Amino acid sequence: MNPAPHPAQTTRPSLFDPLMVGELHLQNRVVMAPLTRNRAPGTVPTAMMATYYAQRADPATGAGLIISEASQISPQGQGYQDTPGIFSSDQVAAWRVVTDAVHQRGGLIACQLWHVGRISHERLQPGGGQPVSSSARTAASRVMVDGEFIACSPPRALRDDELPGIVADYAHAARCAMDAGFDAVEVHAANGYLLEQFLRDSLNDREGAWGGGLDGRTRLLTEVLQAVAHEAGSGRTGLRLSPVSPVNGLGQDSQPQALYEHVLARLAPLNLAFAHLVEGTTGGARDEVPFDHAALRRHFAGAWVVNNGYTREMALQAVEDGRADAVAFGRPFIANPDLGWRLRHQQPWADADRQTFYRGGERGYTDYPAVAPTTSA
Ligand code: 8OZ
Repeated sequence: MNPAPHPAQTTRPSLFDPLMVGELHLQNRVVMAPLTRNRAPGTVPTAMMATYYAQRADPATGAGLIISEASQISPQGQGYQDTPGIFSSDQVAAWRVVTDAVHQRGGLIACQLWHVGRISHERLQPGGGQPVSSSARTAASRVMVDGEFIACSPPRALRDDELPGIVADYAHAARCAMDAGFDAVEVHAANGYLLEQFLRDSLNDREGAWGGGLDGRTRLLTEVLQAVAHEAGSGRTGLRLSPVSPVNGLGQDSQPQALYEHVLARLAPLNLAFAHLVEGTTGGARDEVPFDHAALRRHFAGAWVVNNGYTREMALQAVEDGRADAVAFGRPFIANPDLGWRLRHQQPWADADRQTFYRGGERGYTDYPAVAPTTSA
């Protein structure tokens, strides 16, 4: 008779175990985080992008789930040059080439739905108009236009009667993502973009139904997720939050814990597939502002995906302890297409060249070698 296995061996999950995320069956818990790379000239994805995502898609060597780079839901939602859109038939057809390439490798890919709000420039806006936000206050941040990072333009405050149109744009983009063959969508509600510009009282000083207290400030995000989940299915819908990240000039809410707990409590009836948390400052310090992520998680029943500066050891520990269901890696996936394999086999990570993060061609994009032996896929 075999000895009874140690209970810890049977109950503690590993980063390399499968995971159900809503309706998706991930073969491992390594997620590729969304990464803006500005390689979609005229906002339409290219064949080179299909190669890049396919290189990271095989779950035996890459990610169990890829989240696409942030993709604007409308012309107004664009804030940087050459970021892809997900609202026109040309974009849908081009994204279809990407999702087919990912699926051919046995991978899964979600589309990140993005409206930048005030993080934009008039030169990128339809008709050269002002970017929009919850409030007419200029962001102390920069956006890429004509190959340079330049100051954001002064925004105008959206009128209340424009907000149903923004919700409809998200719904349309979610429909487009499904038509393009994505497996899921992730609503980008992090990093100082439009949805966070409505959430936080550091910026949203509106009176009326879309501002003021917690109900008003969480209304746009709630309506967006209702509409998106209606199109994509709640089992294929997630969201990204960054509760205490101050980036893009947004600063902190006066009560982040109460705000974000209100967000997830209000979204609970939707039974969303996953929540993706940027812990701390995006791309920076993880612990500058205290925040109780465990308390936040108690309001959410779906898969809990964590992100921001995770090392191999931190990721293994987080999943083993049950503090997270999956771990998302961003920058490490740039120079390590086979990051999943390197994590599993404890191989060192290559460093990425910052000069080629945004814009350009294959160099610094599809030319980082894998060290994993090639699989049959
Ligand atoms: C880096 C450069 C431009 C955009 C984010 C979509 O921070 C971004 C982004 C990152 O979420």
